[in-house]
Amino acid sequence: MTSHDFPRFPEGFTFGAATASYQIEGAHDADGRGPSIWDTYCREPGRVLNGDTGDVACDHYHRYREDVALLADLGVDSYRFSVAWPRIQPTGTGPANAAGLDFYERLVDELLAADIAPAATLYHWDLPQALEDRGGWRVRETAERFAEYTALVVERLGDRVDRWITLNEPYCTAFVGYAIGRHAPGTREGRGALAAAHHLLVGHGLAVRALRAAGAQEIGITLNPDRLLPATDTDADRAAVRRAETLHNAVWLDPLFAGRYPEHEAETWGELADGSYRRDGDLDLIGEPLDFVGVNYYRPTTVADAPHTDPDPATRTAVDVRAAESMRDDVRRTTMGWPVVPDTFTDLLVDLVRRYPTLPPVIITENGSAEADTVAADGRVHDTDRVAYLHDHLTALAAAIEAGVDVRGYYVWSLLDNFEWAYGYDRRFGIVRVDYDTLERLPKDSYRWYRSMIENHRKESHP
Ligand code: IFM
Repeated sequence: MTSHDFPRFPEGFTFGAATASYQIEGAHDADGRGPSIWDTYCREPGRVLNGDTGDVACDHYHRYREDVALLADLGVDSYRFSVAWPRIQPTGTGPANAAGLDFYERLVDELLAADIAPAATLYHWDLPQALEDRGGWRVRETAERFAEYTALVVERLGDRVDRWITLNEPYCTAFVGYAIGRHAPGTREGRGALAAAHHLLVGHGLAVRALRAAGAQEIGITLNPDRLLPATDTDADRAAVRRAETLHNAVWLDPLFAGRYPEHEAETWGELADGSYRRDGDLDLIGEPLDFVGVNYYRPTTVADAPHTDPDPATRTAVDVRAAESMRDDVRRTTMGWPVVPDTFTDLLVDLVRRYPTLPPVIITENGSAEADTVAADGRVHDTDRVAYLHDHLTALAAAIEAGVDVRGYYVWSLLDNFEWAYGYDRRFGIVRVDYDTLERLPKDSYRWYRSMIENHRKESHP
């Protein structure tokens, strides 16, 4: 691939790389950090592939300087990381644990010294276990605690962090965590999942208010909207797509950007959608104006109707819509089994703006691929499939911008190979390889490709 193949982006476009606390930090009991739901989940037999845990991960907690040096060499404008709530409040309530905040302050200062803008996510799935023990996201109290935690973080870092993301992919927290049970806390309860979805949005709204009150500049939420395609052109499959649309997309996008609860929720959830967890005024809270919406995009989902296999209506829908997914078999897949169809990235973004005309500017907060990387005889990782994936998705993103979508930035997922949740260390998303025995970092060909892309963008913006 030559520099002529690099897609073009508008002047001022931000390039970055992303990670998340539990996936890279390790140091699970250092400096007063309390246990999170992922520490608990990883210790339950059979939950995570190979019994992997985040205890050590990439040991970023101790090696953050080396990782910031990699970011500096990569030439990114910004780095997206997440703050681990249990480092700040080991039991999810009460005063801040100063040592936890100190770590993020060291990281932020290191980034600023390298001229890299920090972008902080406040919740990337590591809920303090003590809060889960009191009901987790099923209860409203967790949303209130989240706002208090947010205030503690912004009070310490607000003078140096401009970009704030309240939640990462609340779909995964609510439905993968509480309905499908493949993420912590690993339960299968439809009603609990719906209450969790609502309380996550309430927590988001309260956190936005806390951030604004502290003078934060740029505030957003990261969603993982799905591009959903019917397996066949039958009424049954189109209805399945509608249910999946509600589950994956409308449950978040409608209250955030259209001032309403999802239109088709009764069709999707039946008697579960009774809204008993909603209060007057919640839509105003959830709809607090945002400066951007973060979009994580990896692959489209093909949906087919499937018989409801779970007799319990409380778990049925979220589980069965998932079961109804049938993957396309005419395209390459990554090691996650995810189909690679880059033009669906363009379609998703164009469609989002069409459906939600008041959508704020978009920032792509994650995109990348897990591949079967190996270290070659020359000591390098020639991850050509990942390079092609990034090239093709960035090209699709440039096409969306060309079509009028206001996209301001792109963060590759991920800077480092890391703990891929239920898949443990088996799936590698990094543009830098991590040797989990020695913790050595080795930039892959995709790292060099991304660096050249950024360099080329700068040259073209400032010839
Ligand atoms: O690793 C995850 C990340 O934590 C959230 N978005 C999807 C990534 C790949 O599965």
